Amino acid sequence: MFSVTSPQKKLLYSGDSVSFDLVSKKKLVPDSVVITVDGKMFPFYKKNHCTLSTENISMGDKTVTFHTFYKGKKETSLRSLRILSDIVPAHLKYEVVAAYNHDKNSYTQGLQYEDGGKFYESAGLYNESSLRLVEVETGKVLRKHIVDSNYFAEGLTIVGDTLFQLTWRERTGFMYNKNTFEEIGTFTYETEGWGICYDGTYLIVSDGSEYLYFYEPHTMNLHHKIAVFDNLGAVTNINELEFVQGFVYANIYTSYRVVKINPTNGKVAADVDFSNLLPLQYSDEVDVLNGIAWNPKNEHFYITGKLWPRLFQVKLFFEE
Ligand SMILES: [Ca+2]
Repeated sequence: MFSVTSPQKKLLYSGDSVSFDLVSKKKLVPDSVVITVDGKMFPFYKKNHCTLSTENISMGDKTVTFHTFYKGKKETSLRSLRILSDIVPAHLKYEVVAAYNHDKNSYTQGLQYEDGGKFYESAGLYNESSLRLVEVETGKVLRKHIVDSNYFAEGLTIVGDTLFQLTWRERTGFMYNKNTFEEIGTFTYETEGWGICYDGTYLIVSDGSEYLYFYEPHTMNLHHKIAVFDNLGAVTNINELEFVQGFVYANIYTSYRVVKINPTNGKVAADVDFSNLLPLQYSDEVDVLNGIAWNPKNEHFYITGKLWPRLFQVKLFFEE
């Protein structure tokens, strides 16, 4: 009875409205049309024209289902849309405040600052994974726990006195007493484990895709997930994470890009290009940038990489 003419453009930006026309050869008017997207319902009545706002629809590739009702009969048809972020990320600049030695044998996967000039660091690779307490100014390893050789350690964060350490493909995480490194438990999850941070309510986990997964720390139940987008598309390869003043900062695997993500909607608010951070003399010996930590006292970040011999304290600022 009715055919849905495609919207003029399939690519939309979050907040845009999109119009659909329901064309009938017999010039019929539907009794009602219910559009569903992501399980949300948008009803329209007695019209051949529907305008849908994307304001409350998450970003990404969306299937729009039309349920058209006319005199007791129902038709269903589908259309697809792609919704990107309406925000063009602000490009932040950085200034190197200090540079420190970093263990060039550490395949850094997680980095978290601890009061008193220390880091907790998670180092990866099979047979080489460890949990470390490191002195910032010297790079000296003050305490080290060797992870079972069958596990490839990944991201690391702190909840209270407990350290949470992910593993890559083992779908198992470890919990430690942060003061003694005594293993106090394990947990499981459904994806690969890459980065992790804690926002005060949820453990936020990345798995190398564009998704961030929000887990309840006491049960490790998945509460929800969000897709991260900028104005150009999905931001994939999300790796090490840091929660800072309401935003999730993430470094992007195999790049020098760090993005600042609004965790309520997945939009990238800003980004930083650290291409020139590591001096050229080291570039032959190292793997990718990975490791981002925040010092709340001086509001500086610490950035390093896998097998990097240096670690940098940086201050971010808006480009003039
Ligand atoms: Ca971190």
